Amino acid sequence: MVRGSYVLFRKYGNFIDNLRLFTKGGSGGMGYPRLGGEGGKGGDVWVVAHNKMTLKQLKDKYPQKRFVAGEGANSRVSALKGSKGKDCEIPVPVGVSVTDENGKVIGELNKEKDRILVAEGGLGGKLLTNFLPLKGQKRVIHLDLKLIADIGLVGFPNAGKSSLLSKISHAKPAIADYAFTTIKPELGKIMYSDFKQISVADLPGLIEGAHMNKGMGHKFLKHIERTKQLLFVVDISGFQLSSQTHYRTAFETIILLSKELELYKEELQTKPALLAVNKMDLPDAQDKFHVLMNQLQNPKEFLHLFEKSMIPERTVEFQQIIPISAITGEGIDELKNCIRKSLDEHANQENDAYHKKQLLNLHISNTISLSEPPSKNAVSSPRMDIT
Ligand SMILES: Nc1nc2c(ncn2[C@@H]2O[C@H](COP(=O)(O)OP(=O)(O)OP(=O)(O)O)[C@@H](O)[C@H]2O)c(=O)[nH]1
Ligand SMILES: [Mg+2]
Repeated sequence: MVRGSYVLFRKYGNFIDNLRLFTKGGSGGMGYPRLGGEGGKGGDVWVVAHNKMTLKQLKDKYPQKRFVAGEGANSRVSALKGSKGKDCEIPVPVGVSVTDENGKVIGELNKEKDRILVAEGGLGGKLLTNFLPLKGQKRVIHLDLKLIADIGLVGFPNAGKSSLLSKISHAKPAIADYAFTTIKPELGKIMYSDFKQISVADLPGLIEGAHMNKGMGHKFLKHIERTKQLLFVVDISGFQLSSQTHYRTAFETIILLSKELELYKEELQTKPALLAVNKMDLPDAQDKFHVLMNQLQNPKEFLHLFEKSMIPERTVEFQQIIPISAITGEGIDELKNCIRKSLDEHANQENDAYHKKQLLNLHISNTISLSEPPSKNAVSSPRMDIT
């Protein structure tokens, strides 16, 4: 089924993951030469993270995309020191990274209330400036949103990613029997009985050539960069986009997905990954599942079936493979448990690694302080680095 491009446009128009803005710090206030008065400093422009904000809301609220802070007050007889100009705050969603015109990263906002100074106000007039005020800094900035979620769903179109999300969370993503139903990332939360929550990002389906912008393209692959783990979702009966394109078995879709991730960014392949084999309610699913497991256990034996350019350097190694049906609910509880276990284990490993590093730093700093007594001029003991 082919949908009208206008529908795509209309729906796609609701989601923006990058935005270019003009920002300018306020000018300083005039100094008062005769009385030595100082003008106030111009206000600064800040980017501030808010949980409920979206880039679409920001664009709708400020269509001219200009953010200019207030001017510093002039020095007067009644107030020789002029007050500072009003700061300007740009509300952005959590997960935004801010870069300048040259692509240099100014900073990242990863949690609520994080703030970054993007354009500083000019100094007020004072003796140093001959009592003339300075202009504020002008800066064009780019906001680039990458979703932050614990788990990112990766799969060919139609594999049942959105169906799975709707089964494990309260999210209500669009579900339909044609490719590219999901056209913008969607977040859901798995709630566990002990109130633990795990966030899951449902993404548009990937097809071979996604790294070259085929299908919904790599535009969305960037959203997997910040998820802690990946959950591959494959249709046990395979995938075929149209009668003009190859039919791909479940095994082939897994290899092709690995390759797409590798071509986009190799680090993506090092993320811990789970595999949900979906649509196990379909006839012949069991037989196909046995074939798939055999292929996954000895992937090298089957790689000759692929064109050379399609063979990934390394095949993703799954922590767990879970057969499920997003329709009947088969395997869903087990999948939820596996997701939780996998995240907990990696959090523990990271904790252990952090403590080991701290111990090592402590050891090094002790060794330094024992072997090198502080010099006469030393003002403090060696610093202990705990990062
Ligand atoms: N029989 C069966 N059908 C399923 C199952 N899960 C999903 N489907 C169907 O598969 C089709 C695609 O489901 P979606 O959840 O939209 O797939 P998706 O992976 O999100 O697809 P895109 O958004 O296009 O990438 C729908 O018709 C679903 O009803 C399942 O476990 N069994
Ligand atoms: Mg979908």
